[in-house]
Amino acid sequence: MTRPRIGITVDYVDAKPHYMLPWTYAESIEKAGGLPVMLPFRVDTSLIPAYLDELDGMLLSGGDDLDPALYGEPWHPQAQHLDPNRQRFELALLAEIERRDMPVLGICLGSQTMNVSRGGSMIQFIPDHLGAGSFEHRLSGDWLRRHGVKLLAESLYAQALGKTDVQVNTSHKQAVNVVGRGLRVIAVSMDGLIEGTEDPSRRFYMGVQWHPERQNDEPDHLKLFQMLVDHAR
Ligand SMILES: [Mn+2]
Repeated sequence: MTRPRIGITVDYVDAKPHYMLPWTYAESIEKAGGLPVMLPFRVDTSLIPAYLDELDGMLLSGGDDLDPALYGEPWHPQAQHLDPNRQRFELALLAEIERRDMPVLGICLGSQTMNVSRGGSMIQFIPDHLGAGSFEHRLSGDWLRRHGVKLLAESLYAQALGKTDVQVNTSHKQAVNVVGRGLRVIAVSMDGLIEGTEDPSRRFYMGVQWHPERQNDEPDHLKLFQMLVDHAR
């Protein structure tokens, strides 16, 4: 069977002129039956339609923090500023994905870009929001740190899994604050943070705040990539 071609946005190495991508993103797409293809972002945005002509779906990977000027706030002191080149490319890419109604899965930064591009905003620093003694959602060298999320029963993900409880890893300091236009919340952490959204009016437009690519040996997490690949088919 032909493998749907799934583009993957890439990250960069700080202070070096290098692209970077943890290989688990491409591995997850391959395991799910797709053909992973990495996309450079330091190209003119006029090339985006030509790239998407060659692809059937998109995976927006993780990275640093969006410029909060996009939703009218100053930078939080703990922010890691996203390379403006990557931000510019991915916002233009997402606009063209939306124009084509191409299936898209956003992970971490990817899910945040989807929310902010729809006029939503972010909690910039979760520890400030939840307060002292709260659960730590940031990665601290332990990829096995997990917490429960409750899924919306009507969501594509819950329907595909046949259940509404999933254990997810957690490696983020931001979470959705104001939900973007047309999106609905599909996953909420046990301490009340929004951990996933989707646009039910689209073929497949879903973002998650955790990192399923790091747990792609588990059916619950590989399922997200299988859903992307199946919708791209
Ligand atoms: Mn979390």
